[in-house]
Amino acid sequence: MPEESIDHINFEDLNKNALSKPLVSHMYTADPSAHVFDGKIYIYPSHDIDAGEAFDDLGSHFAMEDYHVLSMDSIDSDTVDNGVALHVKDVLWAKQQMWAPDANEKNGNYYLFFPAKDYEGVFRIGVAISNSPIGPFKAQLEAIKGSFSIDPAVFKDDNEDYYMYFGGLWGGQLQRWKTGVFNATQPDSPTAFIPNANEPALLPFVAKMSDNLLEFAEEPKELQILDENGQLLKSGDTDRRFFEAAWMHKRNGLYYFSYSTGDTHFICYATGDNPYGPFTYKGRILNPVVGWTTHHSVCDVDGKTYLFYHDSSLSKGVTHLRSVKVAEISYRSDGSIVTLNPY
Ligand code: FUB
Repeated sequence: MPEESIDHINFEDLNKNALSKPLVSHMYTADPSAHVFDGKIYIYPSHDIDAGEAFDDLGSHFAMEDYHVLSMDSIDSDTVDNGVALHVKDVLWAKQQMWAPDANEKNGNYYLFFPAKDYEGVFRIGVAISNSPIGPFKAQLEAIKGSFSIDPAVFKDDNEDYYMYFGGLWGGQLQRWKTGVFNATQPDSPTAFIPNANEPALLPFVAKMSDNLLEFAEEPKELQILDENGQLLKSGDTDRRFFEAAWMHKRNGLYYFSYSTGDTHFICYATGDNPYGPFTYKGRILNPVVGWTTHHSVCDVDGKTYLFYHDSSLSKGVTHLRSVKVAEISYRSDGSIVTLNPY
């Protein structure tokens, strides 16, 4: 798919009508994973740069090299950039493309989970540790054993079990792992090995984490996303099927798995009664933003629920130069989420 035209967009009007403003404007940031640690808000985003790579459907133009942690004392306060928290040159196993990260806390230590391509061009997921939520983080020497694809999100359940959700299509390589072994053929095709339209869609993965949060405690399992009739969503159901940007949150005992539909640009969600699913598709959280990608997190702050998301409005539509934003979301009495319009 070619890069979508933005010639028709009047950015002045769009920004006037925008639901929210970029949290920082001195650099580009994306894929915000937000958490509250010790009463303060921390956002773990990708740090977008223009590395001069041409746009392609493998996402080569997303050539990020490091991570910065953002923090806020409260939801209305200024957002602070805490500087470089981890650079690719300090990760032995990683060569390039530091994509969407997440973080979590356990026993006073902070863990940054991040995907990057190794020296064989395969996306893996790594962990880096710090005694501070803003880093600097020190990476493990190797990626997590058995990890693959992109967009890790690590959810802490009420009983203190931690689960990693991950996966992403096209440039995220999930379709190359169908047999359990990386398929390196047709390297330039983002859509090779994607199931046919009438076949079940590819699914994200979940794995419980080991006690030290450095390994998978089990073989990753597929996370089923079902339609209203209890059938797996189909690959051709591109308005609803999983593409990337996994996130999990829990409310009133119900598990909400949310994700991006990629080429149709929605943030959707599905609910289930346990961390492994199955999950049933319920609807959209966010309509399409300016820019090809959409990616988010959901975080409770002081009794309200917020969607952290990104768009490319500050860069006037440049796909790989995005800015993180935040907006409140609301639930209906049946637990369903009211869809947000970004403009
Ligand atoms: O930021 C690089 C990639 O773009 C992320 O990993 C995807 O979720 C998409 O936002």
